[in-house]
Amino acid sequence: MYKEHQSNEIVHTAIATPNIALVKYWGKRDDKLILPMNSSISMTLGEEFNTRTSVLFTDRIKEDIFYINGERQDLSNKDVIERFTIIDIMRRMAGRDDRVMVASENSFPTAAGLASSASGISALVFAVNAALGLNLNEKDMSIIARQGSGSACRSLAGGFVKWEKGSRVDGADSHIRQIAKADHWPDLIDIVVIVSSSKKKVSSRSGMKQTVETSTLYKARPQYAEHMCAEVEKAITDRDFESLGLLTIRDSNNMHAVMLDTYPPILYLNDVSKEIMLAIDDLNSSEGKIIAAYTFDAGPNANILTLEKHRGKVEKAISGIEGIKKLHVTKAGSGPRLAGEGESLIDASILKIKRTE
Ligand code: 2P0
Repeated sequence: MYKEHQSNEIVHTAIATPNIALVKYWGKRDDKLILPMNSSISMTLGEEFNTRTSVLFTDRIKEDIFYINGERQDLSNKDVIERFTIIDIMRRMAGRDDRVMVASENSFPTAAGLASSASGISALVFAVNAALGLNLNEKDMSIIARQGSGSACRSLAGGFVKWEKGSRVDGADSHIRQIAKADHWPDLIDIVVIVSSSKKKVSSRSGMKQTVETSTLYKARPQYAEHMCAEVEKAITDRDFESLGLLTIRDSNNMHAVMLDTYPPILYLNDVSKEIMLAIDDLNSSEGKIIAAYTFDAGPNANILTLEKHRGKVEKAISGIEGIKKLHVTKAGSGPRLAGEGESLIDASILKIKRTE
């Protein structure tokens, strides 16, 4: 039987969202500390897609317990190991050795190229920071999140975020910096185009390692990406959509080019993705300027950036493409937040997860 519920044990719950990279991270200079070859820039998304994570540190359990989407996880599962890397770092910082119960839920399919690890890990870091009373700022939380999964560090802040690659071997300067808050560019929208929700065949982790090891084209990418970061930051600051759109398209294509140049080649885009690319390029040509920009991560789903006033034209341009399953429209979100007791996923009194629909 469990010991009686300790009154000082409180469940802490955080909600965080994925981010979409405008200048991509693809390649590490240190696999263990997760230090990137180049800096990257992303937009943190709104709460349409989110991860909710509740944590409870307690000495009433003998081993750590982790639930994802209502299912108890094997602690040797890769995604769970990533998450315990983080929990262990934070437990050490707080000088604690009690066990933790974690329950996490995604509002979207995992491993579908929609960065569920980014929202999952950032929600976890945010919740554990509160639960252990560490009082870390977003920069310090990003250094921890990065060690679970690189792109996750960018979801620790809202709006537009740069992950500085840093140069130190211990990674202390490889952290995020917010370029602009979520309300900086209110009419900028992101149309998320779901093409497939099945799990990707090549994980980002092993794919980017193969790229660094085998692609000749990749040798030019780190320096190019650094230049792209400077340009993208300026386009965001100036709210210059034509520049941002062109840079976003070019950087996505550059990353997918080095993926194809990897041996064995890595192909995340499918025929539907390619039709979306061509439809957006046609739309921009017929408008005589860039009004929409596609970008693809490690999967076939598209993110199309545009301005609210062009939404109808963009949706029409892709409406005839067979194989598009769903569209979700989102904007820049304000980053992780703590949620109230009503949104908790754990019942502390009986140490069980709460059932959600
Ligand atoms: C990005 N991606 O910048 C790029 C674009 C996918 C394509 O970051 O090994 O899951 O955990 O650091 O962060 C996906 O890689 O890889 C990614 P790890 P991660 O968003």
